[in-house]
Amino acid sequence: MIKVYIGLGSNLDDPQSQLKKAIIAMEMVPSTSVAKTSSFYRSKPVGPQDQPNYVNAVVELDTELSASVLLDYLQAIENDQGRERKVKWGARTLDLDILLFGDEIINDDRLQIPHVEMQNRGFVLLPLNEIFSDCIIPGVGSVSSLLQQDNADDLIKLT
Ligand code: A4P
Ligand code: MG
Repeated sequence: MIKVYIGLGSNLDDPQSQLKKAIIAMEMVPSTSVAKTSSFYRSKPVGPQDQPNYVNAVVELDTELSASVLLDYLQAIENDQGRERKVKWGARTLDLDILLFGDEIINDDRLQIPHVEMQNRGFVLLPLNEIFSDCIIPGVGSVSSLLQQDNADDLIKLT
């Protein structure tokens, strides 16, 4: 069993419902269970500003799948929930990013783990710190120290 952390984000079509639906869908992934779910947080968009605010959260999964097979399932969930890929960092019904896959470092054509932007994003660090306060990002540092440097002030806790 490997512990995996997934970042969830949505800013279209009732974002809170999109996240709840995605968590239920992740519970249905074979050889995988949802161990922890953070609170949901409202956040201002990073990237293009002409898009709605996001709702973000992080979940902890236990899985026996490989990172690549897990990504296939996560992308199928994104597609089921009407994800369209148009603008980089643009509005989306659902984004599921693999933040951490155990303590593995993966750099191939399809996957970069740890997620390359996670240490720069309060909307990832704050919910991750909530469910995994001792988290060390391999090759980067501790989430709690990154969070102190990071401005997560504009995040509003929803649940
Ligand atoms: N990929 C590589 N590494 C990973 C990984 N660790 N997890 C590849 C998941 N996928 C990974 O992703 C493009 C490709 O990245 C995938 O096919 C996979 O092989 P995508 O989701 O189709 O495209 P994207 O939206 O251009 O990129 P990405 O990385 O999802 O965007 P980001 O960086 O997540 O940014 N502001 C707020 N407040 N909250 C947000 O959640 N999200 C974004 C999206 C921008 N601004 C935001 C938020
Ligand atoms: Mg993504």
